[in-house]
Amino acid sequence: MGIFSFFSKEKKETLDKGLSKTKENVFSKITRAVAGKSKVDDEVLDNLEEVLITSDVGVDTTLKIISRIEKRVAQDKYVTTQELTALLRDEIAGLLTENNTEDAEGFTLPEDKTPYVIMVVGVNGVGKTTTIGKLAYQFKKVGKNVYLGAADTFRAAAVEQLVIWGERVGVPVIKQKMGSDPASVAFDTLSSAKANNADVVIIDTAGRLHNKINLMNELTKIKNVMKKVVPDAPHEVLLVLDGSTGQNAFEQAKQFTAATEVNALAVTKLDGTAKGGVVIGISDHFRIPVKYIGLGEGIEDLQVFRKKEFVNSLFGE
Ligand SMILES: Nc1nc2c(ncn2[C@@H]2O[C@H](COP(=O)(O)OP(=O)(O)OP(=O)(O)O)[C@@H](O)[C@H]2O)c(=O)[nH]1
Ligand SMILES: [Mg+2]
Repeated sequence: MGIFSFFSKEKKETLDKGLSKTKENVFSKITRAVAGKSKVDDEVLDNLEEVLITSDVGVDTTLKIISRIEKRVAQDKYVTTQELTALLRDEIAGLLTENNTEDAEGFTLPEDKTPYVIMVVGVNGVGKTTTIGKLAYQFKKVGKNVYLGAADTFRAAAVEQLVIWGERVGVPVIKQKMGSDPASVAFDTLSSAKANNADVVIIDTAGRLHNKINLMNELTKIKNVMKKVVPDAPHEVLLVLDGSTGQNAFEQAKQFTAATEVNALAVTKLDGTAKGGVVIGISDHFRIPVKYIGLGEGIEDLQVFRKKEFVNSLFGE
């Protein structure tokens, strides 16, 4: 691990603050679940199951966690309710790290793919454009040459919003007028990026079209056109999910991943919601890694998802 991979105090503060509502929610529920009990028994475990399910962790993942805790309790015989949160933290961290991919070290890009092309997808309002702005900022900060493509041509405001982010971060935004062909915007963006030796290209897409079939067809068309410029593009199809919608985010991930190829996830708006537990369910359920989490509207409020730090922040170290 290099010195820069260190999880800084500022980042930890942003994470803790962002997850504070979820944390309060989970803790108050756990407190109620163990009220009047000194020992973790079947009743406590039943209550705990309910706590996790109502905290948006999802049924399947909750059952896995409970069964792990049952095993621990059977092994250790007497587990006090005071030890319960530490136990939860360990078992959840264990579950997530066991059956999943390695966390990314930071905002890094593979060196053998230039330009590295990221296509950002997701339904409307989940935070695609904001996430693109924050990502562009992070890549720019480490000296990368970043290009943005405004392929959400469905609304005029969408193009403008990306242009504003481009100005804020200081990176070029390739655009056409509203209503123009998104695939053509993607083509232009990749062509410019390639001609200017860009390191990374991030393409914004529309979240809303007349219907779902249209949307999926359009995403496929954008992908195919990209390949004419960069044959193995897009390298990353990043699906953005709004974490504050809890189980809806989970459902969206299911539907989107079934309809189109997605190889990375971002879960946004974890600040200001008590539904952050959904990240645990999403991270456990999908073979696709949660790469980024959104913890606020500010330019610095996007973090690389690190399972251990996330669970530590939620349940305390
Ligand atoms: N609190 C908070 N707000 C966020 C976060 N990410 C995005 N938002 C806000 O969510 C709203 C929608 O974000 P956009 O980036 O416009 O979402 P979008 O997916 O591009 O939306 P469309 O272009 O309409 O499909 C904006 O007000 C953002 O500031 C986050 O992590 N936390
Ligand atoms: Mg947008």
